[in-house]
Amino acid sequence: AAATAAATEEPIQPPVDVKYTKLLINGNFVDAASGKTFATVDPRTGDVIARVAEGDAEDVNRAVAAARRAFDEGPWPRMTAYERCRVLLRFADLIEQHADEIAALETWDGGKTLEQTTGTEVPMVARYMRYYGGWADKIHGLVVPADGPHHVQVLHEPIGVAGQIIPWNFPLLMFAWKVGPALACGNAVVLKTAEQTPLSALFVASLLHEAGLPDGVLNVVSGFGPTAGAALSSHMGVDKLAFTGSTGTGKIVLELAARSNLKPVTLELGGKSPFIVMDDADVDQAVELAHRALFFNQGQCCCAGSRTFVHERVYDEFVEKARARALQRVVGDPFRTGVEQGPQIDGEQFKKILQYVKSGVDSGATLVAGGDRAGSRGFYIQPTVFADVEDEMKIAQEEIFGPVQSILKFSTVEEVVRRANATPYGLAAGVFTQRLDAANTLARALRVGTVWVNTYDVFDAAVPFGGYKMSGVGREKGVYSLRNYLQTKAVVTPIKDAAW
Ligand code: TXE
Repeated sequence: AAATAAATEEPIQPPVDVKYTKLLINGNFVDAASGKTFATVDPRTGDVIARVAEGDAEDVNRAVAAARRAFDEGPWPRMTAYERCRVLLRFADLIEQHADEIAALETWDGGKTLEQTTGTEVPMVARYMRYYGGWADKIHGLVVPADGPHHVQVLHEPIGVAGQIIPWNFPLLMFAWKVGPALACGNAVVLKTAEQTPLSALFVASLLHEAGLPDGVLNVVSGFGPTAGAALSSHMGVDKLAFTGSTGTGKIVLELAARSNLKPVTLELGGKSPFIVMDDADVDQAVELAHRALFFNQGQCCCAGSRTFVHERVYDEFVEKARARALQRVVGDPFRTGVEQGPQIDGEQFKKILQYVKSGVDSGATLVAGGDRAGSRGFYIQPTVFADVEDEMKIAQEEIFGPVQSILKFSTVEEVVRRANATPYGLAAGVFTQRLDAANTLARALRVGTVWVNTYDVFDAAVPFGGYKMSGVGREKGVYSLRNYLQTKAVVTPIKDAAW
């Protein structure tokens, strides 16, 4: 009831103006070649925030041409690494100076709570940029000992023009994860933002130019997947592609890359991550962590702990407390202090989530909390909890990407390992136990890219992130992310006097 009341209040006027709605090509904000625009919508109400230039294949051509020039002839790859470092550090400072504006824009366009964007996401973007800025002048090659009288150098060069496609669930963080390493390595970029959330990337891109980024090094094309996204994926002038989004679309972009110029592709895709609560758990703490692991960001996280496996000995107590915690969760206007959950991103996701809820009920899972929309407008959904979920149910197999927790019962470590791994995904897992042996066994046995033990959703800049199996290809963040944006060149020269 509290949730419903909060979501029906008058929406708070966002404390920010929309300054940038055009495409960023070669350092200028320009209209789409077609002149077309599309609406970006306030998920609290469904009202239009602004109309944004709609880039398509022609605009991608213009953006790639600008990036090519910037890479092939421009100063960016040729300036000293320290100068590139300083641009990224100045950018981080500017993000902090404009933090309130950026956070408000991100909350408005994406429905995330202002506490989350202000308290976590915007500071993280600055932190990531400093991390990558720090790498810029520490990227160097090797001299390797070869057989015979040869001097062999291995050079690490920027790969060229990077095409990057990002989703709507973390527009700013995905900007940082992708643009940061690409620029630190000296590349040029064409970024395609998600059609639901075009605003924050345009704003921070303007700050990056203020920080000294030369024109054409970063181009931002707002627009749709099958037009702008596909054109970027299949472009012959793009040397590398990075994508975050659904597994289905990941397969499409990989195929487009292969059919065009075989550009290397990194993919960060969907998940169905297990959160495993062992029998020794402090149930109150486990409930709180499992709750956050699933409900964070309205449940719209690739690594959401969306299969809560609970040991049979603590199961009943866990279900009762998880239910109580979900009923307590404060849903409402994400601009309001104290709100924990805002609206889902759009009408399509909203409908899809409610269909999954129906499917859970129809397949015999026990609905213990929520199950319906919250309020009467916008895309708010009640925090929902299912107990008695079985592995073969659709809600235990497919990515719901919403505030729907599914609780499953298990009895042994061997059993939970087998069941946790029995999915095409392998992005992340949570393990909750005080027993070191159980934690170690699970951490080794789970086929996932990240295991969080007694914590969840820790996203340090230096720690690699990515998926096993159909959750992705390659790793982002940390030193691993640099490899995606570097070419490796061997230079072999004879040595006259081999003795030295
Ligand atoms: O994803 P898409 P959607 C999952 C989540 C969600 C589902 C659908 O389960 O419910 O995906 O969301 C661009 N060529 N995730 O439809 O389509 C698109 O414009 C090139 C998980 O939003 O994958 C956007 O920029 N690009 C995920 C980006 O791909 C194309 C985050 C992601 O959109 C394209 C988001 C095409 N043919 C959704 N079609 C995660 N891993 O975190 C679309 N795009």
